[in-house]
Amino acid sequence: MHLAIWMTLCMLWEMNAIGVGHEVHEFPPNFHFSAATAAYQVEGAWNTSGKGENIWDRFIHTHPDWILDHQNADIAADSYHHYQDDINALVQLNVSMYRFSLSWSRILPTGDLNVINHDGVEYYNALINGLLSVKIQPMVTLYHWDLPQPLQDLGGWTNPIMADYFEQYASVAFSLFGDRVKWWITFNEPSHVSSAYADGHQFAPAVESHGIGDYLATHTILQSHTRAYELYKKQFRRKQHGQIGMALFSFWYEPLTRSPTDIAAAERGLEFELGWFANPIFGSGDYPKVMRERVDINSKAEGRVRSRLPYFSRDWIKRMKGSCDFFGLNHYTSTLATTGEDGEKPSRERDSGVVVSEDASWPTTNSNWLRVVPWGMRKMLNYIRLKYNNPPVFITENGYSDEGQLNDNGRVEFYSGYISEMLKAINVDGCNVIGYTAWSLIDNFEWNQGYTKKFGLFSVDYSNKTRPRRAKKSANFFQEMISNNRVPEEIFELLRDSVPEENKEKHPLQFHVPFRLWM
Ligand code: GBH
Repeated sequence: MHLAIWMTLCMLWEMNAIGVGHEVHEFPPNFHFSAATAAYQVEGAWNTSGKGENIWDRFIHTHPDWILDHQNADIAADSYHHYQDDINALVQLNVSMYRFSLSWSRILPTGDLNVINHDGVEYYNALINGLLSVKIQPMVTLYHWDLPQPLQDLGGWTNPIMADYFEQYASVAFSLFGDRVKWWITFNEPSHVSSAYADGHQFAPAVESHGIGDYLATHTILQSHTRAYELYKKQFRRKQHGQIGMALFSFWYEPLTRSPTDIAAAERGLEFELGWFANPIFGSGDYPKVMRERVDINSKAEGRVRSRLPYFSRDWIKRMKGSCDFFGLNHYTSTLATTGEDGEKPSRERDSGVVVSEDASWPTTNSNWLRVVPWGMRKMLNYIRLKYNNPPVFITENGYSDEGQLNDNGRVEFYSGYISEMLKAINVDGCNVIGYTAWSLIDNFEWNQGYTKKFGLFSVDYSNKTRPRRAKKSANFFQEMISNNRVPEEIFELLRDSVPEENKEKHPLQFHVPFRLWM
């Protein structure tokens, strides 16, 4: 009781202190609302109109059994032919932005500049112009996991030469589309791009080199990103006035107990996932200290002559630091962390010394990695604020998975909860969040889960040749929320503790004071 009064005072004081001119359940002025897709997951047309083969085409055609329902994305939602239906859906949603990705091999079929595929370029021109004609800003991801196969044949992201290819691809994209595209994402979830050089069979290119290939891939990706960023700054920004970011995925890591070792485990979990990229770009310019220490020690103990975690030169550290105009965040869910040894030998997982688990009371979804933990969003945003000096954050993905029903009450509840927590982070805690993106605009091909997991605000009828889109209940919820510029008061309960009473004993670490993450 006393605590509640004290919290209210704190919040009111803070609201004044940060000077919000609006109510806590309202969005700040000029806030961007967006919905997202990715080329491979929606476009289809995998080998028509001059498109080249990419690593997902290859992966799926050689290992159909590695996809849960043995399906592929050769046609998918056929957005290549039905992009106008996607635009109509966006209009219906009332969003001001659409995040989609370019298929590298649709524009450059060999991955290199020797062939530029006219039809591919025209497809993206039509999509971009269609969006602008209804006042929707494009946010374009350059790389959402679909490397041209000829570049994988050279070793893919473990080969440092990829930084040359990526910079050239980026320069083509900036020159062709940058007059109209003002928001760029270089890489989507680079941690998962790199994991595909560790795990061996989950994701293309399915290279098995845990604890080695993934660290090498990240090293190249960070340099590729920085080179694209520098190129834009030098050659395009003055004329095009755009912004460049990266979309980083992270779980929120909640310590299993209040013990110092569990708190340290949670911090390491965040460093080994988010910090792996965020520290070079938004922090010191280099990999997190704890990563450097642990991987170096392990590598030595394994009898290696070099660390499995590569080193950056002083020059590179300087160049990477600050190489993003905004912090793209893909956040879905949380996990519990404790100290221990887990995973392959060697692997990033084992190097981290973190063992993760789920709280059985967290509501499940149709994806086993994704539980509904709205308060994790608020902690995640506050962690970024505190750790990286409150950068502008654009939430580039957040979403919920079910079987695809139109009456998707679970999704509406998910979004209500997560968006409410985001608003608390903004309006109460002072986090600098500038935009929010729902994953996904439409039901699509969920990678190795095939079509068994649906994330869309709109469903797609995959039995119909024209793939008609249909609004779900969650689409209407979004439309209304955006028109009113607020989360409905009845679902936004400012002082309600979002952790259920029975969990408090077990997880006493939820927010009482928002900006103290673990105490
Ligand atoms: C994002 O990935 C992607 O950007 C998007 O393409 C995708 O459709 C969407 O979210 C929904 O999944 O090793 O426990 O993490 C989310 C990251 C990567 C989460 C693979 C699940 C496998 C299980 N996903 N991960 S785990």
